[in-house]
Amino acid sequence: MRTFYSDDHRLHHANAELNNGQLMPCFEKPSRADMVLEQVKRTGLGPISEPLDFGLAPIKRIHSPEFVDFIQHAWQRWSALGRSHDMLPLAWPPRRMPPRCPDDIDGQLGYYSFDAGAPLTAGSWQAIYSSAQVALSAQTHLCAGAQSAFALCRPPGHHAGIDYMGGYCYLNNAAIAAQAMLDQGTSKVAILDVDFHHGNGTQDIFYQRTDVLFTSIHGDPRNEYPCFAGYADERGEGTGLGYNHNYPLPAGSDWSVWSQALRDALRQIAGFGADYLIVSLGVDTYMADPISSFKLDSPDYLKMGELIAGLGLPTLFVMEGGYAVDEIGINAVNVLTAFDA
Ligand code: SP5
Ligand code: ZN
Repeated sequence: MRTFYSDDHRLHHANAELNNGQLMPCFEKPSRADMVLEQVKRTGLGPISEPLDFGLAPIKRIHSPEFVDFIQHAWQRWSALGRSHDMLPLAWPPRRMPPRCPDDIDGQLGYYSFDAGAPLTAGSWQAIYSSAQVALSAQTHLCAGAQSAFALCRPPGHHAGIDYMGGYCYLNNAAIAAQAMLDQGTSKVAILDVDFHHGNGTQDIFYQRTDVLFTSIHGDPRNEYPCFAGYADERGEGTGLGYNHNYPLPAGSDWSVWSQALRDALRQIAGFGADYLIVSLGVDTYMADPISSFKLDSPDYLKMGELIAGLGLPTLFVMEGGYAVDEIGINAVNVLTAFDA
């Protein structure tokens, strides 16, 4: 399978994130993508390509132009104030406060995010933009007839919604790729999100739609981030009802538990009759992941790839989370090699 990758991801390297009440070094760091790329090379998964540039139009098919404009120019405004540290929001509109967009950069940071987990730095926009182009390039390759493609995206995307960032995510790479497929004449796309965290952004984007089926297997939001989405009773809205399937699982879930949810999700996808599958590939389900609580082991990712391949659908793998940096490459590439086998 061909991998799409850009070195631009390195331009996004923030200093700190909040974890357990403490500011600590970001878990979402450049070495993550380096390790995955290294394993792609080591295993001879296939050729590696630079992304093409599809511009902003396919990004704005998913995200609001105001939001895209905000991320694109945020650092310029921030540094014009003499600030040189990471951009982080500090206030959000809760229940009963009308979500009006303020003028001030600090207010706008809150308005365009849902947590303080998506810092912006000097080089972030270039990395974010290239990450979306990596997804679009892999999508183009797949739609030209390949059976599989790997978008080695960084930063990840599945927590980002139409007009908000959060959870290390800015632009929703998987959603942008899905929409591009539809815009190029595909009628149905299924998304399978196997990241440990619920793909709240992707769910939100397609919640009222029937042309994109969203399925997500993740830590139960009662106990896990993103805390406010991912419940099993979130099944879609309006005509989209029945096109959203969440599989919240308890802490400690291992392959025997996790794979049952996968089998059910795959049944839903098979019944939907998708033309393409997009896998939001997070490997933070790994037992040694520093911020997650599932118990998958490295060989389980081979079984995951094999089961997904059983659908027989042309599949785009989009890199999402995974923070056990030493094993992130082995685990992610295990899914890919088993899919191709
Ligand atoms: C793409 C992706 O994997 N984003 C994950 C963002 C997670 N950010 C918050 C991590 C919080 C860790 N502490 C969880 C304790 C649960 N009670
Ligand atoms: Zn995650």
